[in-house]
Amino acid sequence: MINIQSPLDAYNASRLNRHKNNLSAVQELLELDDSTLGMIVSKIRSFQVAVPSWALGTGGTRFGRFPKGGEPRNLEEKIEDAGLIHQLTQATDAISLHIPWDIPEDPSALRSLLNEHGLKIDAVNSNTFQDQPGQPLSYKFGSLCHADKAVRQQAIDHNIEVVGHGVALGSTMLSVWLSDGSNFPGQQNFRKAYQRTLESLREIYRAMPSSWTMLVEYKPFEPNFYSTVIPDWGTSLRISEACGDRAHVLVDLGHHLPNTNIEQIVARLLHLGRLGGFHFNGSHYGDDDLTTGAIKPYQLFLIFNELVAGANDPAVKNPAVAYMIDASHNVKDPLEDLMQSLENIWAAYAKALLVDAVALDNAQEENDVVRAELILQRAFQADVRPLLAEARLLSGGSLDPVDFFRTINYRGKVIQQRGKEAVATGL
Ligand SMILES: [Mn+2]
Repeated sequence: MINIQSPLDAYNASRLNRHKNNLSAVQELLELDDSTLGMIVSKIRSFQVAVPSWALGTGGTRFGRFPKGGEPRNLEEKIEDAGLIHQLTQATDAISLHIPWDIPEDPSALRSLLNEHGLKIDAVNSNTFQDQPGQPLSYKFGSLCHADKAVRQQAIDHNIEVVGHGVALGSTMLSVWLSDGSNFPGQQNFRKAYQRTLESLREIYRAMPSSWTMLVEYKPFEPNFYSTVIPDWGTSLRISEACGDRAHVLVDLGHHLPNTNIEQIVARLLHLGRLGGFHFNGSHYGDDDLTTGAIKPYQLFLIFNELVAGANDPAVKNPAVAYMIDASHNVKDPLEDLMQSLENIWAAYAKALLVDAVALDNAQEENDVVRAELILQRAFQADVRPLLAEARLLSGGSLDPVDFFRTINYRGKVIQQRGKEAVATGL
C-alpha cells in the first residue's frame, strides 16, 4: 500500500486559495445562499458509486488488448487500486466483484483489507457467459435458458455459489446479466427460452438469504445478435415481479439501442418501485463501455434529474438504488478513466440538485415549453466543478484526483511492484 497522505495534504494546500475563490465565484453566479450550498455539497459527498473489479485492468475488444502494465494481479491488489481511487475522489466506497474472476481465498482477511481502505463489497456478479476451465457443460447455447436441464442446473448452482461468496464478504446483492439468446432466426424458441430463464431465476431467488436483493439486467444485443432472452426493461420488470419483492431491474446505460430515452425508463421504473441498480458508462452506439459522461453528458444529467425528482417525491416508493460503474477500456489508464467517470457522475448529480423543481412543475402544468426547457438547461449549464472539489476536500480527497494521481506517479510505482506484463484477472 502506497502512503500518499502527506503529498495529498501538500497538494491540496497549494491549491486551496484558488479553490476557495472559485467556490465563492460559483456560489455568487448560481445565487446559492450558504445553507443551500452546504446542503448540495453534503448530498454530493454522500452519493457513492461502486467501482467494478473488472475495470481496474485494461479492457479490450475481440481485436486486441493493450495493457499499460502494473495491473492488479489478484483481488487484494484490485482492492488496493479501488482504495486509492476512493481516497482521491471520496466517491466510491464499494467494489463490485465478478465470480469466478474474484473468488476470495480468505474472506475474513479480505474484509479487514476492505475496512483498511474504507471499502465494502457491493453487488456480486455471476458469470455464465463464458465457459470456465474444468466446467463440465458448455454455455455455448445459453445458460439459464438452455434446452438441457443439466446446463440450466449448472448455471443455477453457479449463481447460488456466487451468493455464498457474497455472504462471506458482507454483500447483499446478486447482479445477473445473461448473454443468453440466439444469433439466427429459428435457433431458439422465444417462449420456451423465456420460460426456462424465469424458472431458473426463481430458483436462484428462492435460494438467496431473505436480506438479499436480485438485480436483473437487460441488454438488446451482443454477444447474441438476433435475439437476447432479456432484451429490455419490460422483460426485466416482468421477471422481477414474478420472482418476488426483492428482485429489481438494473439499468445499464450502454444496454440500449441508439437514442433510447433512458431517462423515461428510469422514471417509469421509479414509478413502479422496481429500479434496483444502475450501471454507468458512456456509449455512442451500444455497449461501448466508454467513460461515463464522455459522449452524452446532457442525457446523463436528464437521468439524474429523474432520480432526484423521484427521491424528492413522497409518492415514489422505490427501494434504495445501487449505483455502479460498468465500463472497461482499451486506451486509457483504467484508474484515470474511473476517476473521470466518478467526476462526471457527481457533476450530473450536482446539476440535477440545482434544478428548480417547483418552477419546473409549474411550467409543465402551464404547458410553457420554453420555460420548462430553460429551467433544465440553466441547471445543466452550471459550472459545478468547485462544488465537487469542495465535497472531495471536506471528505479528505484530492482537489484534482487525476492531476494528483499523475503527480505521485502511481502507475509508474505499480509497474515497478507488479511488473510491466501484469494482467488483471477477468476479461
Ligand atoms: Mn452492466
